[in-house]
Amino acid sequence: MAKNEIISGKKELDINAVTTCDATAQMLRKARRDGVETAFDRAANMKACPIGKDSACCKHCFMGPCRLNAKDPYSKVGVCGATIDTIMARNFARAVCAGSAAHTDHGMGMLDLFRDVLNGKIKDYGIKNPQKCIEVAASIGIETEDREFYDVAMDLYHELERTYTQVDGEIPFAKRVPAKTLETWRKEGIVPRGAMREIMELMHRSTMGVDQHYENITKACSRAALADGWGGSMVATEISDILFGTPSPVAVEVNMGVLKEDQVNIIIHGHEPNLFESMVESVNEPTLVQAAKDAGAKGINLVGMCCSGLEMFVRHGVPHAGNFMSTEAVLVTGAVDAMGVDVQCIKQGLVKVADCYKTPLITTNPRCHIEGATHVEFHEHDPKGCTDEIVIQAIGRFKNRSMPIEIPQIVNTGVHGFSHEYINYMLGGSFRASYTPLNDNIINGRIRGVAGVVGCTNPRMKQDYVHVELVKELIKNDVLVVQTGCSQIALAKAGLTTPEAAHLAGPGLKEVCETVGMPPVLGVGACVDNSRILIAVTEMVKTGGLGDSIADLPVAGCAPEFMSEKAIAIGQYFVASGVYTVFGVTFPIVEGTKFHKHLFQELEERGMGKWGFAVDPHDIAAKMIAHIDKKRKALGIDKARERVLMDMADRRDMEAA
Ligand code: BF8
Ligand code: SF4
Repeated sequence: MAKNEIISGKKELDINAVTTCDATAQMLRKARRDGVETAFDRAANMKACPIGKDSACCKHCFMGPCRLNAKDPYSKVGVCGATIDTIMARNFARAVCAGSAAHTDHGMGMLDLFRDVLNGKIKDYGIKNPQKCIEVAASIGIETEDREFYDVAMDLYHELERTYTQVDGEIPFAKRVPAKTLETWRKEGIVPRGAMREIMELMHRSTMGVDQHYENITKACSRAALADGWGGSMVATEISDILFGTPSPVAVEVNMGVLKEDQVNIIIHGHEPNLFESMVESVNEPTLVQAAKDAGAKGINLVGMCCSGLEMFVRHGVPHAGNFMSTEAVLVTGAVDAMGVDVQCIKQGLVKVADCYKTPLITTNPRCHIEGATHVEFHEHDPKGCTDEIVIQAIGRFKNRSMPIEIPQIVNTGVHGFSHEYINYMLGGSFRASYTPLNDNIINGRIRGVAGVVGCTNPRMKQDYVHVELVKELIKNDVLVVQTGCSQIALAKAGLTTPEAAHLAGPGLKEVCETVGMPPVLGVGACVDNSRILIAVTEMVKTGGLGDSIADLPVAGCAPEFMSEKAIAIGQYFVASGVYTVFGVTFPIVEGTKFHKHLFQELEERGMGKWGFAVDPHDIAAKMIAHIDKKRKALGIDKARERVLMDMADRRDMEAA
């Protein structure tokens, strides 16, 4: 085995301290025996830079880089005179830009695909959900009655293109925003024009010598982030549903035990569903299935990881091997015959681990080449050219497997795929699909509120621990949890995404879950599908009884183990939309500064949400529940009370009175 340059002379990893995922721990022990290094080892041996951690440094020009003192933040300024607030706000802005760019570029790719499917240039994909196409078009004011499908769909394409290219005005999905929330945005000047404009302008503003007022920078951050949440991410979700189908709940298998020793195992890891959709075709291609059998395999086993996996398991029942901090560990099984990746959250460290186990690591997207990986470019007009090649390479590796295989025998089954449409149907039934039962149960106190628990895993935290402890505490307190991203996989591995997990919930939530037959923890999709949460909270406002804006709702959000700039963009669009959003791990802003006060307090005073920060799961839960209770109190529903339904006799009595 080719060993990578590891561990000698370095701090040894305390495996039990870095993960609660048993499969990952087992693989980290094997990695140690095999002399293989992972991000866990590197994190243990690389202290986070103490100045960068607090965002107290600036390298936006070459008079610097300038370092300020986080312990005494107003004692110094940069060479240009920039204050700590300017420096932190600009750094924050760059993270929002990068995160928003990632989601909006993904969404734009989906929109390009939609256009080329419609105009016939791409023939390997089709429109799986034309009904949703009509509904999305109608939701933004496109005429749909008595028109040809193609005409409506093309109008939708052109309208949604404005999400990116529009230079003035409001992005199309601003039409979906609750009226009072939109009014706040207009008053604050934060309605996004177009994503390209907002991201470009924010890059400009945050360069040396431009925007040097943290409040003004924050406004531009909100516009760029909202162009992600209500723009790029929402386009990605809606168009993916139109092209590939809207998810509905399905039982899926999660964890490394989904790998099969006697099959050709292929993992797809990344974010864009088009690659994975084509993989599903390739692994079912009779000639390739036969080739796998000729190589001695019982079949081809396609498995997802990270957000790609989340897009796919609810649409095709494809099993899922794990979240972000398990992507190197899964290769250590020796059972992965190929790993295909596209964009985002692909650690460069995968190259060496894959090399150690002779697993082909195949990059497929022109945006993401990795030195040492094989690049097989994916083209939407010939998707199988790429995905068939991944299968062929995997079969080749299977045939020549030369090292022992160890697959952790752990499989968890969960129910996932709670799209906004399905939540509507599930609660209201097919004849009266609506959010009224959810709102009623919040008003009567059976459900205390709703929490979004989302985001990454991060080797600076014990993997999955904060996600799981936090969610357990929330549901025990009757808070319904909705989830996206790697967090959802943490909870699936902990067994909380099953209807049976209702017994862990408080009495009110338990009763609702048992009546409806739903888990207390609802997986709604990948990170771009946080837009489904925006739609869900919008429906809660529009259904009535819980205030006039998203900021009035008894809801809160959290990314307790975040690591990505994308999470910062998501956090900012939730905050700007009106949601109290708590982050864990670390927060790149010095406490006690004006910028900190602005994000953690003043935005709420202006009718938006606000940021929060805590590391311990119980502290996070306490903050979120306190916020939910504060909103309940403001709505006058702080005392749990049954909603009394009036019958006809009551009405007559009232009218007579
Ligand atoms: O978009 S939760 S580690 S995989 S950034 Fe990445 Fe974080 Fe996972 Fe998906 Ni989201
Ligand atoms: Fe230093 Fe100002 Fe240049 Fe930043 S922009 S590196 S604070 S001189």
